[in-house]
Amino acid sequence: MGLELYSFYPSVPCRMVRLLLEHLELDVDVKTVDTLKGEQMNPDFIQINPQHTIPTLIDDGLIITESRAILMYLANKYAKEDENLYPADPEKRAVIDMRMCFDLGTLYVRFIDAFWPVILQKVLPDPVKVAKLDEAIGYVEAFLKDGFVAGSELTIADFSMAAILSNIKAFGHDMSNFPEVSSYIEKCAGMMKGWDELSQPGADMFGNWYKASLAEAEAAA
Ligand SMILES: N[C@@H](CCC(=O)N[C@@H](CS)C(=O)NCC(=O)O)C(=O)O
Repeated sequence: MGLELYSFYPSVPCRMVRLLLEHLELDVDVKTVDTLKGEQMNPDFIQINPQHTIPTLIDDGLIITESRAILMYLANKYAKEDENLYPADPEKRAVIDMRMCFDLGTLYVRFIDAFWPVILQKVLPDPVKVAKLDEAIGYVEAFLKDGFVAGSELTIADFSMAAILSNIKAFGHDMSNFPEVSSYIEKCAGMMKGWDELSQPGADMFGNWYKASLAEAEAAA
């Protein structure tokens, strides 16, 4: 049995996994779980992942949830040809792990905190939360001094970071203070196979949803 991925195209964590699968040229059976329709609550899916989150990967019976853990597993198991993606060297790996903990625990959280209320409640963005998001994007600007977020080579940390940053950009967020981040998004879009098919449509869908919600909030204000 090959790889199976439960996924939905606008989801940021799903997109980072799909981009890495594509980069590694792995065949995967993608099963759509449309969270907008609540399909993650289907009993069959809950049986597989009681936490009912996507992405969920199954590899030969092994079920793996949590997008960054999936990226680490895929690189550990399948990136033999490209040792730079997730090097075994503890010092190099520590920088990659640091960046992935940052994107999971800080950048992604601040992105959701700043923009989700606009989508869900049709309220204007809270400027304090937007400032916290900008602070986090500013940290990424500094991480990029050697070209990628964990140094001078493409690593799995770039798959998660680029997926989030491209979504922030798709929301129409002002990126003019972050020139390194802006060109990094373009660089990743050019380097990561399948970006235009597997990532950008989801970022655009999510971005258009945000922009329509913002317009609604502005009209009501
Ligand atoms: N920390 C998890 C978060 C995954 C997550 O929250 N995914 C959303 C879609 S973007 C989801 O599955 N939502 C449905 C639910 O939680 O019921 C990861 O990175 O994999």
